[in-house]
Amino acid sequence: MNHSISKQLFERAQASIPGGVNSPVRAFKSVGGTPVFIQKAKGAYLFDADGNKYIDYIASWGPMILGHAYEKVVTAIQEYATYSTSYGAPTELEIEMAELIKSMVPNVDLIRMVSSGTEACMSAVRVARGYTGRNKIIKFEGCYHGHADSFLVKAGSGVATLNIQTVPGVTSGVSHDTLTCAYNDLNAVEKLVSENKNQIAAIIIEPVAGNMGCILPQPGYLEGLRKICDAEDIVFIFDEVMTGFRLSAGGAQQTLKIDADLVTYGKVIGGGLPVGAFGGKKKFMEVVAPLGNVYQAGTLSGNPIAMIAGYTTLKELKNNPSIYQELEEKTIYLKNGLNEVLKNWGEPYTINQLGSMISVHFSNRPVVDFATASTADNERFKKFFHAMLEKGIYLPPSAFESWFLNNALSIEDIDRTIQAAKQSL
Ligand code: HOZ
Repeated sequence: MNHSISKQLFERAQASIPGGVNSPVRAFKSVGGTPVFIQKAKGAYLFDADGNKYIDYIASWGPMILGHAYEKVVTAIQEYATYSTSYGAPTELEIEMAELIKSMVPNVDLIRMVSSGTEACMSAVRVARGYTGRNKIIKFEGCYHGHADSFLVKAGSGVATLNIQTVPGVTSGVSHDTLTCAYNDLNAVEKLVSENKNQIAAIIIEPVAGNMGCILPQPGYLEGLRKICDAEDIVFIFDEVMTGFRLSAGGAQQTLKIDADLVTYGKVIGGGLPVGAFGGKKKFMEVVAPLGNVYQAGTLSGNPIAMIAGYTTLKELKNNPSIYQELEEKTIYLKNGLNEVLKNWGEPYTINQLGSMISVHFSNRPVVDFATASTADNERFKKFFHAMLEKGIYLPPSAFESWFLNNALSIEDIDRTIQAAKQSL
């Protein structure tokens, strides 16, 4: 494949944008080489500036669950753009969006729209602190909840990809209030809670982790966390930025049958536009201003173009619940195909999958937390990534990210992917 235009664009970008990208993982730092610059996308395919075509397994890191440039979403955006792109005043569409979300997900009495998953998680933690009057939170190693200061401790995604141990600019005071332990280790949480009795405001978790590859909660783990939260009056926050409206219409809460107190959303909820949201049970959410004094605001919160893109996407998912089954079947088909290829290859590997989230780790043991994800063979991943890219398969450029399937993918696309994997090892 020729990448000469992408190379020129990357050179040019670096003169004006830190590292040439507006979000670090895109820079291909951990896999090496030059990021491909995308020009357009349609359905399951991306087209880069050199005219190369790729089968997309990132789906904009989750949002494009229906495929790129989905006609109903594009038409809705076009129509709403003619009315104005922002008012800074309430609209009926925001109520419709909130009502639609409430009709799809459990445990959401009140919901506030924001512009990103980072804002959603940051605000949910503020609510938990405001509600409980406590300062500390527990997060899990390798989980990523956006780039707000409190979360940049032992974080996954780009922080793990770039192997950043301590983030300069995050004060020790903030880090001090973020306690961490390994994902899937209930005993470690019990210990932390008993050592910090009556000081923990919230436990925040990705119910299925997607920022250290895809990692599933072990049976009983989330139930155990729920019990601890109930016993200790800790607010249980599900970060469903990745899993929300992706694992099922009701997200991980519905798929895994666990209740959260507060839930955060991003990605799919905006249909590819910058949208996030935090919501939950009334008793927690009524501390949010102007009902209560926990302040949170945003000029572009509930932006009409973002709302109509998200609303149209969610409505499509709600009206066509078979999409989730189709997505899961396609993902299992991919997993089975990759399994066959990797089995014959003879080197160690693990594939984790739930619904339309999947990742391959070149590891000789089960990948259940950040430690096990980190010991996988990253050199092998790099080679695999580049070999796949050259064959027109666009995977996340880091082993610390989940792959996301979109429903525009056909079985032929997946067969091509499996075939490419066979030639890439
Ligand atoms: N943090 C995102 C995935 N976990 C990556 C966002 C991006 O680079 O676009």
